[in-house]
Amino acid sequence: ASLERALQQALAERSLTLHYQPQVLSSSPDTLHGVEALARWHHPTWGMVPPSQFIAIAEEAGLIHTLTLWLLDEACRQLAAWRAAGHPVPCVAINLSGRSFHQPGLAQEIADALKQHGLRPGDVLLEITESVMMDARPVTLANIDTLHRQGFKLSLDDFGTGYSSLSYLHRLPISELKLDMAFVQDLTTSATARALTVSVLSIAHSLGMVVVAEGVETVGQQQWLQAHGCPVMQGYLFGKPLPPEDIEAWLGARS
Ligand code: G
Ligand code: G
Ligand code: MN
Ligand code: NA
Repeated sequence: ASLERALQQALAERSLTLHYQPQVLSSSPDTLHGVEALARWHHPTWGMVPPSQFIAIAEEAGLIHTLTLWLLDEACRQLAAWRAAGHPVPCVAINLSGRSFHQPGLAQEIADALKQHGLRPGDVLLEITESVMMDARPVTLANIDTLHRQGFKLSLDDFGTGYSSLSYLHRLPISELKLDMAFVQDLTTSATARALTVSVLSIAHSLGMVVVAEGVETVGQQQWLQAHGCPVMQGYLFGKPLPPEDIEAWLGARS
């Protein structure tokens, strides 16, 4: 309960921050495909509270919608600021909690946030997990449908784990799959991980979806993914989640 109050205060004070992790083109790892926004909360006495923890608390406390809209606004503001300063950031990926999709106004609120910062739907990628689909209520499906019709792109996060299934690819307007790092990290040691990754790449290719390999840490993983046609990579090999000014430095070091 005290964590809940602290989170409420952090939201009110806007003391949460976003870090951004580079997502790079396999064909040109110095070129950004986009950045993923990842929430960070540095509490004055508790220190860093991991997002897995405070997102879950926000969901239980009914604060997730407020949190999501704040994060969205902040990410849009940052993207517009980067571009105004001449930094070529193509898009920003935002993680959306399944609970946010229970809000009937979500699609409109997302559209409004972008408009406020002079951005277009193609400037953000909305990352969802199977939690969005697990309780596929009409309101969730209506939000997804509205977002799709407005030109927003959906990315299926953590693909290959949990309950993510092929039926979502069939039923939902998904444009991107994020191959879970559990597969990526086993690529060089496990023939099964390689076979599954080849299959995911093939399905995505046939369906016209982009694949982002997550958690790429070694040159061996990078080379394997490159050789097998994975178009986008994300991981410590290219950059950790960084504060906004370090993204500018990242770009500066590569131009
Ligand atoms: O950044 P990494 O350190 O630890 O993130 C841990 C988990 O928290 C990831 O699964 C990530 O998707 C989730 N996460 C990070 N930021 C956000 C956010 O802004 N919203 C939601 N819903 N999840 C987030
Ligand atoms: O949203 P998602 O669940 O995909 O969150 C990405 C998580 O993965 C974040 O916690 C981020 O800090 C973490 N991450 C990103 N790149 C790497 C990596 O190369 N190795 C490891 N171990 N974790 C990573
Ligand atoms: Mn993600
Ligand atoms: Na993931």
